[in-house]
Amino acid sequence: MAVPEISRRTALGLLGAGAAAVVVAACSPGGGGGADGGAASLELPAGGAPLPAPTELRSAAGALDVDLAATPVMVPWGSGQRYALAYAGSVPGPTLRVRPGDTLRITLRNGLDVPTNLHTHGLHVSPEGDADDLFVMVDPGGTHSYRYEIPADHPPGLFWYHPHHHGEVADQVSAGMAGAIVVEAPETPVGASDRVLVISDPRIGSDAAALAVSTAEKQMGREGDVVLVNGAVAPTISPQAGTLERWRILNACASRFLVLSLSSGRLTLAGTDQGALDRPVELDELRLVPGQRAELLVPVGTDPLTLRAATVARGGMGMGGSGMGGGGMMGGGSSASSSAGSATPTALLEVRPTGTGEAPAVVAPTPPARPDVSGVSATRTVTMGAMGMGSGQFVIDGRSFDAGRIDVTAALGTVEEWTITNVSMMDHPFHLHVWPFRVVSRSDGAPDPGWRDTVNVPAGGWVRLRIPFADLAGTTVFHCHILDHEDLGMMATIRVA
Ligand SMILES: [Cu+2]
Repeated sequence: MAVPEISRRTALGLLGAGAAAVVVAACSPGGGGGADGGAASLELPAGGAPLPAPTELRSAAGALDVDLAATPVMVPWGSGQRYALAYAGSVPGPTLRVRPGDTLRITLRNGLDVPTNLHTHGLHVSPEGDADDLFVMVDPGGTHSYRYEIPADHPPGLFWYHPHHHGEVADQVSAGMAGAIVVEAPETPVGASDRVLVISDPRIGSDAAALAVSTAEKQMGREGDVVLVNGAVAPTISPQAGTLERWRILNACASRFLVLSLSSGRLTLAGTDQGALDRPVELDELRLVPGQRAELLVPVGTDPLTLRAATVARGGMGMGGSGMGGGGMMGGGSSASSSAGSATPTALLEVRPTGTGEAPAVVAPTPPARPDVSGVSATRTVTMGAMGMGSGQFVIDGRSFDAGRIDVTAALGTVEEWTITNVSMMDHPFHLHVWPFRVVSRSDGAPDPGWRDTVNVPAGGWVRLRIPFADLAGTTVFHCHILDHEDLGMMATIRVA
């Protein structure tokens, strides 16, 4: 079965994780530099260390209380340390495990020197009150108490939290502020493991200067120096042979599109952004754009496996010179400043089975009940981007974000069909807060199974969605999930009442 979020060997850029140490110049990432110098060069650690698992915080008696301080930190990096912005001192932040019907309370403490706030990406929770209200701003030194009531019929799956203060989002997320939220199923767990893999691509440096990016890099969408899994370079897991691995994967990169593949040649996709598919699908490759999640089932035999990733071209600004910024990755030679890179994917995660045992059959998770979207009350067209170049193209329906303006009003209790068109020369991943959607057709004709909250809209193409606004009134946003584009104004408001 062909699935659209998949490309066949169209990858361009490459990540060079693994292998021998390579010197990383923090101020010369792919895309032509432009960052201010000053950060010391740091060595890329060798891969192969055990996969780090973020701290897990689990709800009990229907509630989870989390204290989340956002601060600059130095995190381990090989034999040294690198600069990051973190939740609870770790990159990624702690994994929050909750169940449908739970109350999740998060106290956010802003230890940064700029404003921040919190968004629970993909959760179907209220956009108002003290819940997922991204118009909240927490000043430096300030605190905000969030409270999310997770509906009893919420689909199980992988969701995530990250800052969403307009203008600061790409800086903060790319520097490390992201963590997983797992809504667990009431059923017996599928597989012998339940691993959360948070993929990020930070800039590497010894101080805040490492985070600086040029205007051109923002317009292209910044890409970092190296692609990491749970903060580590090409880490290793050692499952028992004969067991089924369940991987929940998040692309938490600010801009980078990933094309995932397994060395065995086949991927079993069991879930998308909003949890389990009706049935798993077999794929050669899986494209995961920023903000998207995927659930993979991996039967483990005695043979080693490698999860690989390639970086994919996202179109360009149409300007000479830098072109596909950030395509090059460090490692694998001197590709740091290259815009092309090789087509060979690079290791993200190594699987080294222990013991003996045949690769087991796949056991699919139970798909949740989904809303009925057969009847459409209203249709709408949303246009992402504009012709031409420069900052003027980071618009939705021709307008730059204004928090004081309501751009779209939808009626509570209805289903709308939206056609998201992209008239620009770059791909833009569309993300709608609060209300998940089903993709019903696409300009490329490919099927797109499952429920999503984030979908790539290719340059010059369109994607058609059905969105049930069945419940949860309030005002929130939809935007491009290339976070620099969002910060540049590619965001609009929606009021559901
Ligand atoms: Cu965009």
